[in-house]
Amino acid sequence: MGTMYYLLLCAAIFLPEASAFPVQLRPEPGTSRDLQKIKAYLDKFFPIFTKTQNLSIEERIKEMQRFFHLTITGKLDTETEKIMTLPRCGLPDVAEYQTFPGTPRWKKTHLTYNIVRYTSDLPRKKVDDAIKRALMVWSDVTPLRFQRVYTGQADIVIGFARREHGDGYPFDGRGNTLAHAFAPGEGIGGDAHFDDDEKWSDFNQDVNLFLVAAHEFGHSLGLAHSNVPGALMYPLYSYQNPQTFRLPADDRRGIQKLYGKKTSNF
Ligand code: TQI
Ligand code: CA
Ligand code: ZN
Ligand code: ZN
Repeated sequence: MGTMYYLLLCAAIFLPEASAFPVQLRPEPGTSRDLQKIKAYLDKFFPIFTKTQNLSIEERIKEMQRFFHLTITGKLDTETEKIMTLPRCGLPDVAEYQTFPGTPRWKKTHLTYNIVRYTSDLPRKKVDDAIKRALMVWSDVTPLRFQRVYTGQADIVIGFARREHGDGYPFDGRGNTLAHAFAPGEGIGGDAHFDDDEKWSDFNQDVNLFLVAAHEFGHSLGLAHSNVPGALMYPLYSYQNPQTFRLPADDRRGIQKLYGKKTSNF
């Protein structure tokens, strides 16, 4: 019942009211031995993917194949099976930040952002402040500069929204997905959306806007998920004091690989 364990664990992390999400105790029908094997593997090494409760096994295999840069088939093929037999420490890309396929990145260092819709959970000033500090996490260690704009086209459009909000990736109510962001590119590229059905906060309790935004902007700038536990881009939300937050070394290496180191303060 490894899956159940993680579901509950994630429920505890993501959902203040875990009871709102009934956990099914029935085994899935038609689970073959091979499927059981890969499920056990995914549960052990990719536990985060079970937090999205209704991901099919195919989708979970695809996530894993993307992660290891395999051919994405969604099936337990020989290539995928081989990866599973390797000791984790023997994997070539273990313990590192990741970029998206094709390594999308901004081809300029001066980026604009626009906050287009606010949440009623926090005063606007606190939202502005959390967003600004979350962007500074990345501009502090790279030549990137972020300038806020109030009208016109911005590279990174930021907003709170509920359910279906126009991009084909509807939010899901309280819990589970908190936010998402798009890899660098034209149009929706770089944009970051926050689920307004969450309870957003600027300190300890509930979902911390600064920490989630810092993670999302990592995606906006071209970082995918890292497999280094403790990294900002590691796919597990863990609360840290935003006041004393320091960007972990793995994330710094990742973003500097894309944009270089900070040159000067001008
Ligand atoms: N949202 C997911 C995330 O930002 C959405 C997502 C999954 C995603 N894969 C992606 C976005 C690849 C861009 C690219 O990871 S979330 C965390 C975690 C989420 C999760 O709401 O589940 C954080 C938001 F897992 F890292 F803690 C923020 Cl910090
Ligand atoms: Ca949600
Ligand atoms: Zn969206
Ligand atoms: Zn993420």
